[in-house]
Parts: sequence; structure tokens; C-alpha cells
Amino acid sequence: MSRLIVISNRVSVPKAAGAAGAQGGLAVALNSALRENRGIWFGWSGQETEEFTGHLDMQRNDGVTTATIDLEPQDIEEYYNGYANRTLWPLFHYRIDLTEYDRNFGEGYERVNRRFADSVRPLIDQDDLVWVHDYHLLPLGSMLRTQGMKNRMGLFLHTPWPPTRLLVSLPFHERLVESMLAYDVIGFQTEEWLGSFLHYLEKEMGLEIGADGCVEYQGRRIVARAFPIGIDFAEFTEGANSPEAAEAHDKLKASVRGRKILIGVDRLDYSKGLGERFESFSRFLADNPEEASKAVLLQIAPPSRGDVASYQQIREDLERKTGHINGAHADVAFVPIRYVNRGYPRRQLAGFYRAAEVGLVTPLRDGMNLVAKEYVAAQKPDNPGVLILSQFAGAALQMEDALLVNPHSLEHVSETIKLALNMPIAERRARHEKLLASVRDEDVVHWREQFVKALFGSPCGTDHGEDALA
Ligand code: ADQ
Repeated sequence: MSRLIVISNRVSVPKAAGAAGAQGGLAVALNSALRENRGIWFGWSGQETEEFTGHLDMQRNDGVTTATIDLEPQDIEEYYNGYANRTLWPLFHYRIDLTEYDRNFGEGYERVNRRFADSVRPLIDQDDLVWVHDYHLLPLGSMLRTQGMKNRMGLFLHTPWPPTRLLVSLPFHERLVESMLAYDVIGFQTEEWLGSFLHYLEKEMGLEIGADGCVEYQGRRIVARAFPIGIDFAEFTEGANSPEAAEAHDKLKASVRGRKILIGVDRLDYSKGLGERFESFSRFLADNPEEASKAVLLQIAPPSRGDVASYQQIREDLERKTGHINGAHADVAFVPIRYVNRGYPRRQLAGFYRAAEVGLVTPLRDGMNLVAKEYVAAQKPDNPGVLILSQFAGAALQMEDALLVNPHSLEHVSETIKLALNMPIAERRARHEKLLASVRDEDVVHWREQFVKALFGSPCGTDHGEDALA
């Protein structure tokens, strides 16, 4: 049987469900995938070393083998804080105003991708499947091919893929996209991002896309498809019914003394639309004085990428906004926004979701958004809360029974908050039932199976990978 080799920027050593600290969407998804496949998760340790050595730190934790390397300060600055998070992340989230183009970033990105390729190469056997993740490592596959690797290799992009008109603003965009065509399978979160990618291949590279999503390039056949990621439904619902979740639920409920709770849970990132969300809630408070003192917004937002200036900026903006809004609407016994900058164990988080009458998930742009799915999974089916979801989250394509909103429109979000807080139980149940079915059926196991099936099989007919897998 082929092993699975997962490669991503960071490797997150699996934690037990009740353990402290936040785990990002990627970490949560991959740990469940790896537990069921013998294999290795390779990536950066998150640690800095004075000079890059390529030393591999191998560990085994909770059924998952990890192999990590340390990076030197210049790598971290140019590759991680630079090209990945100051160039590609904003560009892929349609923020060309925040996108920085710096030649050193591009060079650092290629250098670190080559270091990844050199370090992981000895760990890969002839018939292993290689699954690369995300925007940090787009050219890794082509570097492994240059070293003669013939294994089947797939790439899954967790972010959106931008429209061609935006992407062409990136210097050397042709080189970046061309390098991606070294993979056998290229996966996107939604048909929308897939469509943008295929549009680029057609318009900028003159390639022809087959009806099956297959593309021929330099004698190889590549498939590009949508594989919407899901949550670990079984683990999450078990957590939601745990004593830790019940305790978190009860504590939060007691603290709001009968008020209704709207909850937001997001990494502190400008793509998540937190500023607009706070302002929409403020509009709701101003427009509905009779309801204003009956609702509390709990926003949990652990800081991320603190070394990047735009992230320091958003943190300051949100602190100022929270201060303003609370200053305008609070009284001695009531503060409308509770803004918390820390991570929580997943079971506690599930308890908070369950305690909230409304899940407020309003990113300006998001590859998928797992918080929307976790909120639905955590609800009590006989008395569920209401999900308000941005139409610009990838999740909106699967979750049409949420209340979909335009996060840029304060009026729209404010009116939808009112609707959600007053929704009759029958409608809440009916919407939740449909949402729950899709969150349950299209979970992370389904996602992984679909991707690995495409990687293992040959959806585009023959190519070099088949012999190795025979
Ligand atoms: P993220 O941008 O990190 O992921 P998201 O999908 O919402 O966004 O996942 C966040 C995860 O972190 C959730 O599982 C959430 O519970 C957890 N989390 C957030 N705040 C937390 C806190 N305070 N305490 C504990 N846990 C917390 C990227 C893409 C998304 C895509 C995922 C998966 O940007 O679009 O859905 O990858 O592919």
C-alpha cells in the first residue's frame, strides 16, 4: 500500500481534543487524515536556526509521524513573512492594495521551496503519494520533479484563487502558475476558485481544458478539481457533548444573564472582515434600541502573523473600534462587545458555539471557512442557533440554508442579525437540519478520500505515476 507524505509550511504536532491552544483549520484536518494513513507529515518546525542545516527532527505523536526542519532568519523574513504572507496571501484574498512585490521575497520563496525539496526527498519512497498543501509551497512539486521524482503528486490550495485580472498584477505570475503544473492533481476549495484557475490557463497560457477538468501540458496530463474541505465531524460532535463543553456553555450563559449571544471565532486576519462585523453590530445596536440591550457579541480572535505590519494594524484598528462601540453603547451593567485575543481548547469552543444563538461568520474573502461548519455541528438539533454567513466564504456554496450576507453592507448584516435573533424555532430547525446534513456528509474524511482517490487513480488516463503504484 502506498504511504501518504503530507508536506505543508508548518507541522502541527497533534493534540488531544481537550488540550489547550488553537489549532488552525489545516492542522485539524490533516491530523485526522494522517492518523488513518501510515505516512509522514513534513514541514517547518516554526523554529529559527542561525544557519540552515537541513537537519530533520523526526517524531511520533498520537499516531502521526512528523519530520521538521528549522529555517534561518532570512528564510523566515523573505519566504514566510514576505512572499507567502505579504504577497500571495493578500493577493489571493483580492487585496492588491495590501500586496507587496519585492524581489527578495520572490528569491527567498524559491530558496525555501528548494530547501524543502532537498530535505524531504530522502523520506519519499518510490510508491508514496505526495500531497502538498497551500500557497507557501506552490513550486515545490516542480522542484521535486527536477530531482527526478516520478511519484504522483497533488497540491491542495486552502485559500481562494484570484481572478486572472488580479493575478496578472503579480510579477512572474506565469512562472508561478507554470510550476504548479508539475503536480498531477490540483485541488481547490470551490468551483469558483477552480474556475478562476482554469480561466488563467486558457487565457494566459492558451491551454485547452477537457470536459473532465484535465489539461495537457508538456506531455503530461493534470487534473484540476474542487474538493471542498470539511470538519472532523465525529470528533467535533463528540467534543460538543463533552463535560468540558457543557461547563464552558454554562459559564458563558450565566455570564450574559439572559442576553442572546452572537459569536465570532476567527484568526485575527484582515480577510475575516472583523472591522466590518463590529460596525454592522454597532449599526444593529443603533437601529434597534429596543433589542440592543438584549444581545452580546462575543468575538474570539487569537492573534496571528504578528510580525507582518498589516496584522499589527488590524489589531490596533479592532481595539479602537471595540473601545468606540462599547463606549457608545455600554452602561454600568452591560458591555455589548466582548473581544478576546486568545485561543481556546476545541471542546470549550464547541460549548461557546452551542451557547450562542447566532454564529456570525462574515469574512470578506475566505477559501472555505471551517468555523461556519463547526458552529452548525455544535448546535442542539432541537433548539439550534442561526448561522449568518458571508456570501464570499467558500462555505457559502455548500451552506445555502444559512442566512447569506454581503459583509460590506452594514445595513444588510444589521437587518440579518435582527432576523436571526427573532427567527421562529420551526425555521431554525428546518435550516439547521439541512446544514447539518451537508456538514456531516461532506466532512474532512470525505474530503481526504476524494483527494487521495484522485491522486491515487489516474483521472486523466495514463501517466508516469501508474507504474510506481502497481
Ligand atoms: P483559516 O484562515 O485559519 O484556515 P478557518 O477555516 O476558519 O480559517 O479555520 C480556523 C480554525 O481555527 C477553526 O477550526 C477554528 O475553530 C480554529 N480557531 C480559530 N480561532 C480559535 C480560537 N480562538 N481558539 C481555538 N480555535 C480557534 C485556512 C483558510 C480557510 C480554510 C481552512 C481549511 O483560510 O478558508 O477553511 O484553511 O482549509
